Amino acid sequence: MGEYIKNILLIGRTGQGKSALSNILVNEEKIFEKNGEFNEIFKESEKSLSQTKKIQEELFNVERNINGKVMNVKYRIIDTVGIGDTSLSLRTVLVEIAKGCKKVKKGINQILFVCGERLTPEEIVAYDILRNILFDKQIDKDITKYTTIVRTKFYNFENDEECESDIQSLIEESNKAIVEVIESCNRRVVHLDIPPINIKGEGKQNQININKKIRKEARKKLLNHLASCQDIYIPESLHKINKRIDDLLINENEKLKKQLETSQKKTREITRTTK
Ligand SMILES: Nc1nc2c(ncn2[C@@H]2O[C@H](COP(=O)(O)OP(=O)(O)OP(=O)(O)O)[C@@H](O)[C@H]2O)c(=O)[nH]1
Ligand SMILES: [Mg+2]
Repeated sequence: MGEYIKNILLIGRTGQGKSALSNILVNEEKIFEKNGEFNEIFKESEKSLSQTKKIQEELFNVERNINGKVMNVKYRIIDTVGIGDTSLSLRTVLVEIAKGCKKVKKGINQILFVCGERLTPEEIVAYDILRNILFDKQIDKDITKYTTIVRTKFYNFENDEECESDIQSLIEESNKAIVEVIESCNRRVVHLDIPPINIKGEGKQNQININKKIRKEARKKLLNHLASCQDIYIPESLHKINKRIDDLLINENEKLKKQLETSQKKTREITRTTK
């Protein structure tokens, strides 16, 4: 039997740190020490331009102490295209994400829904499409049960109280659609800060060293969280999910077109109510 690999799928708005998050996972802990040579396997954007244009996957190992035994846990991280990419339509982005879903047809350990300071209606709509079309939206099969919302750019991520009160305010201040997603993924929200280390210029070394330390702590926190996500989502019927993805990948797929129209209407409504 082949070795089991835990699949992690990343989705989220452009520029919120999906690729940065992928990098802290695939680089070993020692890399984040002072002289470690960081490997930017997933290209991180340096300006406010959307960066990732295609899905990218990498494997990484984590040593974990399970009942006194050191075990090697294998993960696959799948980084996708950002929702709201300025140069791609929502549809193209969805198609790219669907390709990512196809890679995890043997099961998903966790979907990381990466958002920065806020969740936008467009992201929620895209998530809804994944939830409804690509996966089986049934009580026990709802993909939200396997989703973690990751709040990046959260400077107080090491303070539990701050993180908890942020979840509270998210729930109090967000609109209905967002609250529904947060509640249905059981308030699984993880706060992180992954500051850039691809900063160029003289005299930047201090900043880079500080940011490396922060990344190291973020990595620890994220790995701890992943260790607590034991369940694996196995699509009810491989055949069914494959067919849905194929359908989605066919250019003029009526279902997607219709879904997009309804979703866009929904986005407009949400935007109106948030205003
Ligand atoms: N300070 C800080 N910067 C971050 C954080 N997360 C990401 N960044 C920076 O924000 C920029 C964009 O991050 P990326 O990882 O490229 O974002 P992305 O989600 O992959 O974006 P797309 O590929 O366009 O979808 C990079 O310069 C990151 O270093 C964070 O938590 N804190
Ligand atoms: Mg990216």
